[in-house]
Amino acid sequence: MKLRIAPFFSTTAFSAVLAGAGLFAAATVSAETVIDFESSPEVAVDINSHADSHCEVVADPADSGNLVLRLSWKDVSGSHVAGRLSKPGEALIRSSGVYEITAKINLEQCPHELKSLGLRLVDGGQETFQYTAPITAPGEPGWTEIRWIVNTDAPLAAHSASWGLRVDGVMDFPVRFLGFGIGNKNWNSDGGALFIDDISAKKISD
Ligand SMILES: [Ca+2]
Ligand SMILES: [Ca+2]
Repeated sequence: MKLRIAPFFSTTAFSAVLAGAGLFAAATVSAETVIDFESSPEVAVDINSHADSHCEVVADPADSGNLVLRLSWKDVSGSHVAGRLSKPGEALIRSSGVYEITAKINLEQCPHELKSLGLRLVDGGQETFQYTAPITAPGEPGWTEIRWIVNTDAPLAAHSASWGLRVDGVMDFPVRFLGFGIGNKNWNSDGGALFIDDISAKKISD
């Protein structure tokens, strides 16, 4: 995991510019957390996940020097598959607003029956929030991007749910990346795998 400051400046150059202008504190505020799996964090299959599902940190199939999350399953019927960090990751959201959360996703081994992917976040009170986004191009080669929108002031909008501890429907900060869940009732699959990397959140409005 690493901190990324801004897309158009190297961290060092950007910090130097801001320090020179007496604005270094602003750089700290705009720092963006990217969950990139390079520290090889411990991961696990959810307790309720289908028995033949797996969650691992593996090498990127296109770049052996890059570590990514792999979620895979075999012969799933009427169940779901979910994997997660054993310990919640760094904070993605620290204050209220509307955020766009993006991740790189590789769908080469993703079967056509998979229609959506649920992003799981955990808030400061240990309430887990899940946001579901459509999978539009299963089987597509290479890496693409998937995105979810989270409004912290109305965190249970359409295509979302929450559970866990202290479930109050209120998003308590900080909010951390937890994992992914796929499938639901009546989901059937002969198997497949997803590769995921570089999860980050960007505030798009107050
Ligand atoms: Ca990575
Ligand atoms: Ca809460």
